[in-house]
Amino acid sequence: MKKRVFSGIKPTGDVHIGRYLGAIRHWVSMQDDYDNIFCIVDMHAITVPQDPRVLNAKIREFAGLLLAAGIDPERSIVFMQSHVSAHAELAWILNCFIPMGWMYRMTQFKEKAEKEKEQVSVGLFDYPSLMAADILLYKTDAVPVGEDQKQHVELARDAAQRFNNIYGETFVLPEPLIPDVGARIMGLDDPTKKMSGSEMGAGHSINLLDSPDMIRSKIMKATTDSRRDILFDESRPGIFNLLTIYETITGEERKDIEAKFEGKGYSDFKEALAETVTECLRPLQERYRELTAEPGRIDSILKEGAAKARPIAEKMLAEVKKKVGLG
Ligand code: ATP
Ligand code: LTN
Repeated sequence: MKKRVFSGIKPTGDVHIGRYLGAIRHWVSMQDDYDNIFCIVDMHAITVPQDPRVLNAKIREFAGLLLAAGIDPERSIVFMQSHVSAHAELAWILNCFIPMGWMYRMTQFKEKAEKEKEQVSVGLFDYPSLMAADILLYKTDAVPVGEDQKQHVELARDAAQRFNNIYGETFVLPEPLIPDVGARIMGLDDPTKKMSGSEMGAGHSINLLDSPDMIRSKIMKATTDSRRDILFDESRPGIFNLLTIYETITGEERKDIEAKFEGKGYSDFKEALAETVTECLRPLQERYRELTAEPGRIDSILKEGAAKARPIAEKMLAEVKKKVGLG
């Protein structure tokens, strides 16, 4: 029996290379080794205000990009969170077991609440409970995510453990799977901040559907420092981030990359990086164009995915309800 992997992506903003290098690429490469479920978490998206038409289009775009990146619906379940109502139901039940104190410690909530100010919704605060439900419904062993999501996966594990202590073995305890390189790609405009789908600045992120000209222009303008040498030095976040992107895509050793660019300037390196990113994204963009040329293809894959996910989720939910004494 293969171990189960579950992961999710929030359909807001653009699919940027942080999301790709930190998560999606690994989901693609581990498909044969695990039993995989990937979810477009549209109910997480509405924890902050969304334009309904944009959200609806983004859900399809994100699903299309996962498929274009190499997620194979024959080997992996791909579906939308709102299509399987067990997610919301289990989130409610977990709400009644997760102490407020655990939620207050979530750093992502603190950061996002700071940005939203008076508009902070109860849903944003409760985000980790819905994420725990996503993971626990499928008896997930491993959750491949970027560094920023580690704390949420740990909360899901703690919630599972607490429930199991009260009601006996019910949930599998999930482990976060964080890549060694590329787990935290930073913004090109500000390399001290995580590259994020919620940042809107034009030069902030490289997106999977960017044209070669856009990619080049964003990389050439990326914030660096006034030094010249091209070294993996964490105290120089701009060049360190660009080198990390290069390392993550090429898979080359750090010392070999430093040797390759020894004596060269930042603009030579940036040109090489733009070329590397463009070549990495080219086949994905072609597949995306093919997929979207077939009307209804993405919707039918999402529908089939939900039909496969639903019975698994409903079985778990029924077990939980019985243990708690509901129904
Ligand atoms: P936001 O920044 O708006 O909260 P997000 O980009 O973190 O959103 P998702 O799109 O749901 O949220 O993230 C999908 C996956 O990509 C997650 O596993 C997340 O950890 C990973 N990821 C997102 N941004 C980065 C990044 N800059 N570097 C590495 N991994 C990332
Ligand atoms: N919070 C995650 C998205 C997410 C997720 C999940 C990831 C929602 N549910 C379950 C892994 C497993 C984020 O990346 N922002």
